Amino acid sequence: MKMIIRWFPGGDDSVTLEQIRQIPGVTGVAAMLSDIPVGEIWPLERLKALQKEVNTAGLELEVIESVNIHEDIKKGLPTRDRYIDNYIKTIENLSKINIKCLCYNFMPVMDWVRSELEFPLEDGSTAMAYDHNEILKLNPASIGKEMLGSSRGFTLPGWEPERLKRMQEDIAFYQNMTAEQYWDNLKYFLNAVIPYAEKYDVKMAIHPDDPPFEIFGLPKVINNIENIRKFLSLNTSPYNGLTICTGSLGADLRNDIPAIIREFAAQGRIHFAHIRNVKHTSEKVFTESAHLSKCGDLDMYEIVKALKENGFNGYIRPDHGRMIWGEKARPGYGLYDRALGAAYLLGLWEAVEKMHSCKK
Ligand code: DNO
Repeated sequence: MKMIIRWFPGGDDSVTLEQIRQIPGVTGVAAMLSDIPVGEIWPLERLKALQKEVNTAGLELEVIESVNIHEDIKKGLPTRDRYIDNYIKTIENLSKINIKCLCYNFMPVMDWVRSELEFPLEDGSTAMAYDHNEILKLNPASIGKEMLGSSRGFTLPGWEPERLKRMQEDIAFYQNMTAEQYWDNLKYFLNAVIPYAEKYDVKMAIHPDDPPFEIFGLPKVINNIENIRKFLSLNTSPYNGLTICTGSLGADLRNDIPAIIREFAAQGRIHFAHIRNVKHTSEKVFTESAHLSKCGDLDMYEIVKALKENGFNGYIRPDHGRMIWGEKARPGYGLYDRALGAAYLLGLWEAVEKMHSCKK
């Protein structure tokens, strides 16, 4: 297992590589080139420069989060083949800088959604929050603008300007698509790309839908154990794998996350884990919380134990943190609370590991 932190290059992060290097036990970062328009090839020279910057700071770059998928692929349009070819060329370039794991998502139109980016918590910190009733009151086309409006000037991953422009039109497109057609488009993508992921030794790790329930009539695919099973059966290569995001799946209280982890880690299909906690006040209404089990609804000990006991040997990153100690950073991606999360998760990992060696 390797503990990493998400970091945004090109001056688009308040957190520096030097700071990340000082978090005990963190050995690398997950990064992306967020200025490359979705659907275009990521240039090798840019990737080499990124790798050099990260390595010079004493950290590894083995994970990319994320290379986003062009909407034409998700829509199943004839133009998808060109974008799929570009995706494959990007995977080839990633392999040339020794990337081992590629996190992506297959969510239509919008990546993750929150109703509030700076929700005040009782302890005086702020966190991102979701209230389904508030979301339904919003005009879907303006959600991105609202979110970017409170992002402190940082880009928000998954909310690229070109996506915002077409939001209305894209949402309308999916109203006439059945869930099965959407699954077919996902299968088409996987069957085209996974043989190259194998060839170039880059493990693909799909991120769950966030939130994992339907909004604005858009199809959902990676949202519960049955659908994850279906996804993995579309292409059974171990290179067709998962990013388990405990907070995304945890937004549906019916998801038993340790059970999901036990099943798919044992099959060697989990390559990356985003670990964070959520605290519900009612169904579909929650705030993100500090990582500790006692701060939210998820049992972090059981989550870490399920990974360790089922042979997980991929990457873990503490996911979204609260904004604490007066930090001003990209929502969810400050230094302090994620560093506390990393230390806590590494502590749990060590405890589970040592308990196992005692039993032997
Ligand atoms: C949000 C992130 C997502 C994630 C993508 C992966 O903070 O968890 O944007 O990176 O869905 O493609």
